[in-house]
Amino acid sequence: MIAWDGRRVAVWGAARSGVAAANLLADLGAKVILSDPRTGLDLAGLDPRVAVRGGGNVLEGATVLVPSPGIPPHTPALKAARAAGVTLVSEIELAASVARAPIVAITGTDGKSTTTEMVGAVARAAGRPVVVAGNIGDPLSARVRDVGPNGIIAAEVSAFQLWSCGRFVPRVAIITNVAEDHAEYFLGDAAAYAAAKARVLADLQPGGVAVLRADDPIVAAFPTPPGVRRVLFGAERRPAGWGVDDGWITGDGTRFLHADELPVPGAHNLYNAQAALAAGQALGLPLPAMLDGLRTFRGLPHRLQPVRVRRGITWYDDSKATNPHAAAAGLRALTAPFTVITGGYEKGLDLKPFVDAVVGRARHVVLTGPTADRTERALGGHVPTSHAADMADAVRQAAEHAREGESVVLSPAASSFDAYRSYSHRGQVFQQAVAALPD
Ligand code: UMA
Repeated sequence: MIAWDGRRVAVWGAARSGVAAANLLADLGAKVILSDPRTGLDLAGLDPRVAVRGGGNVLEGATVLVPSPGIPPHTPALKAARAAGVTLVSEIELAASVARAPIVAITGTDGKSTTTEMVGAVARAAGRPVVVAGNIGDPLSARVRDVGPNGIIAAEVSAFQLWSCGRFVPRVAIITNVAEDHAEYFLGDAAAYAAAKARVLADLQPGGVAVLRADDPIVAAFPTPPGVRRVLFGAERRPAGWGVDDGWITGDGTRFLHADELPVPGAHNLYNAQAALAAGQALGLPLPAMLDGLRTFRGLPHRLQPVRVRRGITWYDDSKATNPHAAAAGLRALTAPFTVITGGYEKGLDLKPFVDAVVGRARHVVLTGPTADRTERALGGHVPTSHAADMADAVRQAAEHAREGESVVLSPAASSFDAYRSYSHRGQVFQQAVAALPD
């Protein structure tokens, strides 16, 4: 790893990730210049040793650059810096280099946040000090030093954080799946997106463990370094590794936990739970404690979160479903028929997974946001649809169509940036609109 003491380091992007990286670098003795195209930056919590520049990204002589994940690889200034020989260090790479506890790094298009929380839950249930951080919320750099060698760090890592890694060494790496997403960020280059995901495996050391989704052909084909154990998980019954047998999660063929014991619904959560168990086992955690951790797992806000039962209709918030694959996984966990509120920021993704989960199962689809017309065309008249002006209107329309004993789900299949600050903001607006419906 780079010797930071006295080194000039540029950090680009003065939001959560950049501020946390800058603070950690300052602690390590680096001379840090944190810059951002924005002006009037709100830098609460920034170490006073960090120099700040607004109005543009600058190097000012730095030969090492920590880019924020929100800065795509094709950004001209970033490309110019690389061409000039500047070394990129990802924020998660920087954080991992000072970790004293083993890191379980979790990535994948879908399910990575839930799996990350499940890894945290099984480790906590096993009595270990735990940090859950990364893409899921707190930057890894801000939390990585909160646990010692007896602890466990569950780090959700995104493709946005992985592509710029020079050397990122987790003890265990989990890949949940690779589906189409983030076409804009990677300029439609699906191979670059998949390569970023595969990057989580590249620096595993001998004795490290790769936990891979067996029934995802892209993931199963990812190479691992020599001496790294590959543990597979997924939908099928398998004699070695983790699988499903008649509703039971199995490990090496033995039944351990029934789907009914897992408080979060859906086949996808059985896979997430398997991955968490595999990671815990790789770290030597006792299985009975881990199973208890899963039995009491509460799930996460905005992931198929039940928010209200009104007039016999259950309302779910799945705002976290920011792409058609994730939306389909949530919809498949629900009993049909249901009414869907969908739509959001247009990322140009293939809607087929969403359409397949809706046609023949949905009573009605309420369309919102920039993806509305394309979604309507993709549904091809096989499901009744209507257009809503905003979330409150969508909720009112859904309430009219749903019948007693059924459910309504916010399942955007798209990002939230058309009208909201984040998927959680979108989910909150939905929940407020549902709460405002008269009893
Ligand atoms: N900026 C530059 N130069 C540019 C462009 C932008 O300096 O050329 C600046 C912006 O003005 C802004 C900053 O860079 O100030 C952007 O930072 P950021 O978008 O990386 O935001 P952070 O608050 O640091 O959040 C990041 C992750 N953001 C993204 O990946 C886009 C958060 O993931 C993560 O939770 C956080 O670090 C802590 O680790 C969010 C996300 O959307 C939730 N992730 C994607 C996803 O889950 O799909 C991958």
